[in-house]
Amino acid sequence: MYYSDKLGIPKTDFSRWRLRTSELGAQRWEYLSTEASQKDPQNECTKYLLNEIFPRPAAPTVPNTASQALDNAATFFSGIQDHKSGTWPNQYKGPMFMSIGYVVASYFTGMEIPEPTRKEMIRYLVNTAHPVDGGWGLHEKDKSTCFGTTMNYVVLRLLGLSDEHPVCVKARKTLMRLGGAIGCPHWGKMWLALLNLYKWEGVNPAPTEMFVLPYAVPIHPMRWWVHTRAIYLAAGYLATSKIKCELTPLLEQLRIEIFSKPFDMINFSSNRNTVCGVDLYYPHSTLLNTLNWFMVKYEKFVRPKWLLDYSNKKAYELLLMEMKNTSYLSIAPVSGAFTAIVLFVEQGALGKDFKRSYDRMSEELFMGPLGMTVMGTNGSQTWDSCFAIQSFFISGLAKKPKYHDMIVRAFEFLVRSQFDTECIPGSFRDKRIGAWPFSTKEQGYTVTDCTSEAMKAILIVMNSNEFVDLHEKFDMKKLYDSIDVVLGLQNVGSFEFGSFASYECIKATPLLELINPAEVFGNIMVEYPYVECTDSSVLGLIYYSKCQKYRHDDIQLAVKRAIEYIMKAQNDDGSWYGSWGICYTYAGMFALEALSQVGQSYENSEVVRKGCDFLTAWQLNDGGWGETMGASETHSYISSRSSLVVQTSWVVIGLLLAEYPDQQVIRRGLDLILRRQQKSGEWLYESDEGVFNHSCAIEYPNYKFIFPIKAIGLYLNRYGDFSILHAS
Ligand code: LAN
Repeated sequence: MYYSDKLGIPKTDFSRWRLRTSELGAQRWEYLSTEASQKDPQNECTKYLLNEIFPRPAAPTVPNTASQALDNAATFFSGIQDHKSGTWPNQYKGPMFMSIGYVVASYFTGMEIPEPTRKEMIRYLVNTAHPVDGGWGLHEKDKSTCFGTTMNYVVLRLLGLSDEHPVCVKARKTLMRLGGAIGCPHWGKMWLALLNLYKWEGVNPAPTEMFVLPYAVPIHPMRWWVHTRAIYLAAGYLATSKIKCELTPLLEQLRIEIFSKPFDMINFSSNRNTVCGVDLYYPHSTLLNTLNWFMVKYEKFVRPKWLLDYSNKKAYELLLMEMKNTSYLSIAPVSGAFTAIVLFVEQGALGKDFKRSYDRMSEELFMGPLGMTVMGTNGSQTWDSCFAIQSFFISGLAKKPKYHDMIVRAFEFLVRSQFDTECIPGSFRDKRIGAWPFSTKEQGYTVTDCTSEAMKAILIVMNSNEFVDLHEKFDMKKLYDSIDVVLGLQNVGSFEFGSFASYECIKATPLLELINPAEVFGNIMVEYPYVECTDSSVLGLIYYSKCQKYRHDDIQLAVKRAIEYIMKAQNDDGSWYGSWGICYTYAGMFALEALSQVGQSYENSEVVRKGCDFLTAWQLNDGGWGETMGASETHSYISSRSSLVVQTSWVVIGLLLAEYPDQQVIRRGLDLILRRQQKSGEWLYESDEGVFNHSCAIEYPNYKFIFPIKAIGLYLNRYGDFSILHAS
């Protein structure tokens, strides 16, 4: 066994876990009995995910050349594809505020968490506690914060770990140092209030009345960013109804453990705005504080009961629609857990909507070597499959018969995952037929760049001679809808003209950030223009217009505007800020790729030259590149001490596509990638690759395959093969 039992925390038998997937990419972990387990061997994908292939066998050939190294990587990566879905399941983890939702929803509704899940969730938290102070942060590698520590302490206790266990004792000490649970940010206070561990009068209001305003009001919540509105729709219902669970002996005990003062002596209403200093990333504006003050008075003295009932009824109807539009998954785990509680309150334990939504929550739980946790979403299936296909084609691997089936499976997954139904009318959702999501079709949300990248991946396969057998499996007319969706997503406002956002086009002013109540995240209220999303959109549109005629002129115009936006978005030093990957390196690669598609290269474009020079200036002594999460938080490049394979690949890809003239610079980067390759052909996890809302890191475990494969492939295309030396 790879990870030993730590501090006497029991570990389940890894050989009994199975990852069950569906053709639509749903992922569920199942724990079999010993007998059943013997009859049903674990597949390679599951074994890899649990680190059960240990020690790893070496690849069949020791690579003498870069092309052999590439082939070994491809063989390894294709070996861990899940055959049923055609995807690469992975523990898409990092955020430390997801599991609380599943655990509170279970506790609140009296649903029993299966024993193996319970044990492994405990183990994950024990394994990720801060090595020095024993707390937890916003994400797995963060400093300890009040939010992270309170939430995960409560999770551990509800899962059954004793308050006297050394892990709890240590975490409690840190929590007290951070001032106790009173300093939790808004969402933390809401989870605690639901558990009756905090008084609702100490939680800032989240009025559902906003949802009954006419949509024409420019700040209507259905114009907000899709995640924020989904969370506040459900949380608003619970907060305005002041829903809380019954006090149990365990909760009474917790009331004593998490505060620095006796519970009854705490003046909750005077702590509405108390947020621990370590947690505070986005302080309240004076406007928000004033509005909250008025809302509190309104709730206490003015709000008529009929209006409250009316707006909560509206919120409930919208939530039901959201659940139907997302096959009961909800857009992501935070809103999903709040919504499951609303459905329970409305329908009871036997309610069919409640039961479905609770059941679907297990698709967000994912098992890994460190234990089990709730992921950032129900997976990254579509996104990874797009890149897997693209990187196998660009590097020439797709021509090799041994990867044929892998590509067929991924292609068929993408074909199955395209939306073919619209959302329920009245649910304030845009047209989605023809688009693609980030995770699964069932999750139901269009993502701009996922749609473009999927469109491109499908077209690459449809255009290739090696896959003629697949040509009849996809009707090219289905891409008309995709094109319509993508073109409709381009922003037209003067400030963000030509850009693309994440899920929808920008529907409200960024001034709404003045009422951002979350305290721990920036830029969550509305959609923003994102340079990476714009780059991907350009890539999809250009690729499409090179081989298809539909809306040709509209596409040209859209591309022209998008490119203008990308050029405008460049900072004076030549960099682009990346919002979804860390950080300038990620955005730099995407921007240089998009610019290369319109013929801009190092030689002929000032923008490209500055972009490349920015990146090359950060090359480390070991030949590679590495950027830390701090860059995303502080908006300035922060180099890691030693290079990281994924980020080195991003830079190598960007420089190659930009036709950067100095081969040596690129070669040193490539050598680093090759040096870090394991004998098995794989690369190992080094550091988190992704980020969101400026402050939360998240892992993309498939990036360490997709991008090195693409980098090596592009290098070989430009400079040809070369021999590599072995250390031993
Ligand atoms: C993601 C993951 C994928 C990501 C890309 C496709 C990479 C990006 O280009 C567009 C935005 C998107 C789809 C994205 C948006 C925000 C998500 C869903 C996440 C980072 C994964 C988790 C996160 C979600 C918001 C977590 C819930 C927390 C909140 C602060 C609301």
